[in-house]
Amino acid sequence: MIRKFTFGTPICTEAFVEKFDACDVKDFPFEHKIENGKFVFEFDMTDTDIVYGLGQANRGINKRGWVYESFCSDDPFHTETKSSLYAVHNFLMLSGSDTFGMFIDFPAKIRWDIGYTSRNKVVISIDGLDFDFYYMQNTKPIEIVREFRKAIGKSYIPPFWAFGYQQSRWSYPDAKAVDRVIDEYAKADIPLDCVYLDIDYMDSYKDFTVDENKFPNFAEYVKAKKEQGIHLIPIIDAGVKKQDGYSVYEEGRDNNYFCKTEDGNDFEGGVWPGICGFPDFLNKDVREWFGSKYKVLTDVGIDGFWNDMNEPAIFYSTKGLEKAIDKAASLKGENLDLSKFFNLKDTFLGLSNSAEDYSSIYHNIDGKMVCHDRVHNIYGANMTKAAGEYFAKEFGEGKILMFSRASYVGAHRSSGIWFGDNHSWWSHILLNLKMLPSANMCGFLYCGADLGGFNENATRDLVLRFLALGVFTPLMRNHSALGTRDQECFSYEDTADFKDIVEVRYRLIPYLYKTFCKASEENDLIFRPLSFDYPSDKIARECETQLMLGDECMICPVYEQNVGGRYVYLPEDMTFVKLSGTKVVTEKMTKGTHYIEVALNEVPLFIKEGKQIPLCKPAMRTSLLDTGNIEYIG
Ligand code: MIG
Repeated sequence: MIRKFTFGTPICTEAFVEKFDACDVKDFPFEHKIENGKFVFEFDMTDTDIVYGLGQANRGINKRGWVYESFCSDDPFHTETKSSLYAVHNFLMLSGSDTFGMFIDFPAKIRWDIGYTSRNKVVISIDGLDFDFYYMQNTKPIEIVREFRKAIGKSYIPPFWAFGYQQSRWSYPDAKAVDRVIDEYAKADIPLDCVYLDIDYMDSYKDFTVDENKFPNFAEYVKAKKEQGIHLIPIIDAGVKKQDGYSVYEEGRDNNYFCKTEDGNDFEGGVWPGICGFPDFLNKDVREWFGSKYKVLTDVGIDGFWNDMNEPAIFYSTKGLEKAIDKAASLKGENLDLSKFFNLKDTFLGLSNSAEDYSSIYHNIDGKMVCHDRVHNIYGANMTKAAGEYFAKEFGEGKILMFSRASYVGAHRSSGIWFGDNHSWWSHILLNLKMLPSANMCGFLYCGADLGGFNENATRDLVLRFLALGVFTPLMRNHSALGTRDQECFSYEDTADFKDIVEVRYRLIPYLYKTFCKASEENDLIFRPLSFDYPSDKIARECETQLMLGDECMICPVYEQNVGGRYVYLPEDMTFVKLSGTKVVTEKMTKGTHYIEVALNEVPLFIKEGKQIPLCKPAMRTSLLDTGNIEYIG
């Protein structure tokens, strides 16, 4: 049962679709106090309790032993000691001595101290007094998840082709570069369904424009690619370039559709195109307006998008930059001592995503001026809802691929997410794995990380191992940052190994798609921690390197360099399956720990006793898959 408690006058986030009558706050289930305008509550854990949740967040599946902060952040360094990433998913669940879940519907900061200050204590501090609190009690974590997911509404299902392999990079700047990617994949005989257009396809980084010099006759080009079975997926950024004559900017300015400062002027911040207006996605007229702008691109045949920079990321504000430049000018010619120099340096380093700038932004919510600080965590989610809702209305559900960088619960009904700017680090294979069940708990089923890693240079073996996990993630996209080593499958020697991995994905698509749709229909998880299925198995309860997939499988990627395999724990007898291209090798294994050998061109998988999964023949495109021609393995 879900019990709702309402404190103060919460801002409506639209996280829930089911309505609940509020209970008496006197029955709030936790010890709590109000301290400096914050609502603080706590509960105890025993040594063996597990804490799940927080969706797309740092660290383990078990969130214990760290402090997290709900604050959508554009931070490309996902190191262990970070507390915030791009998304905010305020769902938490305790399992063990007691089993309960909670969702805090509050779009400003929340601090989650989960055994950080005191080993066996959870202290949650909400940065305000207006919020809805949902409390869910059940004996099993999976039942809590299902109840929560039912209440927040059905998860987005993308088009079938979005389960194909996707290639991205910042950027393929023009048609020639895109064609080369498609040709090279064809030459290497590796399947491919999508190629991404990062910011350089636009005219001067202006949303909903295409640079004619780089993509002459864009409509024809999109059509020609479609005929080759390739979908082009352009990026859309939150900031709209300030430029007279640019219609999107002028419409936004003239209709007061941009975020304001306290004095009623448009807030101005710099991003890729220079100074931008930031659409006020908290306002429903603005959402409708911005959503309908995607039409410029759907009209020419585009059927997929990724929304970026919507935390929102702001390199600098006009005001902040002015102040910094004045400061630098005032110091000109001075002999700077240490503190003056570092102060100057910090002034410039602190320009991006500054707390001061965020505090100076105002939204118009139903005619009321609301400071950005109070709604920061739903800005990006509302940008994506603007698009998703337009697509659903215009084309019907599931016709357009849409995923976002920033998100909040509720956006899962109209889009997926990707996990942002990870690194080409071995540790990020596991970070990717650990986020999957947590994101699923919060409704985000269509998700995945930048395979091969976004920042820095990737080695061949890293990309192969990353892809071997990506074979199972609904979004299977290889993406890499500007200035990094080429990371496409054809960029490394012996492309046959890459072909073997990507083909396995295509063979599994009928199974993965069915598992995905079922999870959406039944409010279920695609990926579960082993502890959900084997709650009294001590080893399974602590496992953070393997996941259950659907009702049939367990996955266990290799995540270290220079190893020919890994140890894997089987909580029951299973069949070990090695997939590579069209090759399938199976071996029965008994409950317990085993060392499995896995070559770079192999995808390891375990199938539970008595279960089978379907495999089709590989194909170069999802549209060419013969899903009627199936063999079963297990
Ligand atoms: O500040 O558009 O996460 O995927 O390639 C970088 C350029 C802006 C961040 C996205 C990344 C994308 C990049 N963007």
